[in-house]
Amino acid sequence: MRTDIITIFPQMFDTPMSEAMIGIAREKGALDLHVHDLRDWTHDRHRTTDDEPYGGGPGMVMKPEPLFESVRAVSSQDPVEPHVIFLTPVGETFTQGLAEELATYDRLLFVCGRYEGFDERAYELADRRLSIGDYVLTGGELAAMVVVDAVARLLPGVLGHENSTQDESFTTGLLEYPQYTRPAVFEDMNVPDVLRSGDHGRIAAYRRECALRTTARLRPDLLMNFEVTEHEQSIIDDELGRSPRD
Ligand code: 6GU
Repeated sequence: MRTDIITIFPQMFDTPMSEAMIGIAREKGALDLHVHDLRDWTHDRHRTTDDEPYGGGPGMVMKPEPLFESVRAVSSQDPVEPHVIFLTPVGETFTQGLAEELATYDRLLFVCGRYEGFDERAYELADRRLSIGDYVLTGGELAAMVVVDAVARLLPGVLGHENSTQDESFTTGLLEYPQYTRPAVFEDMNVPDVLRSGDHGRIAAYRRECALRTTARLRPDLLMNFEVTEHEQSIIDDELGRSPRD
């Protein structure tokens, strides 16, 4: 997958997008990442990318001209049309489901916002606007890295085990069950016996119960649209200290 990023802080991407799994994805050629400096498409001495808002108010607004010029120029660097994503807190919330959808595109182009936001007309360039959650960051750069990270690890050949994303949190709809490794006893804390029993049926049932309990306690909202059996509902009720139904 080719991925382009347009930002006024290209250096912010240097280390996070070169280390660990993303670095390996790039070395393998699974991720072809290009970071572009928005100021390359300004024409004044100060390389200005922002201006005061019409109607007044605090902060600065990203000017439309460099955004239009850069998105058009970067798009035409490759014959594949990119899916264009603007990063802004005024966007749809990014989820694992969206990461899976974005991983199916051949090319993504991220535009990072700074200041108080984009001139509204720049959204003409956007296929979608994404936020990474209900809090405000100083800019879209960290958000773009979060999205690239979540998408890149889903690309074929990036993860060691092809199915290592299958059981994980949000893919199943539940938070993930707890994991343990050696030693079996550490500072009086034991690994649950069932995990050392070799009984794969009991292990799967134990993990499912843990996932249901953790999700009920920490993220009850995830259970709203989640189908459970009668037995599983009784586990959830028990975890939440409710008396069993009828
Ligand atoms: Cl994409 N940008 C900014 N500035 N803040 C955010 C965000 C994006 N997503 C969550 N908060």
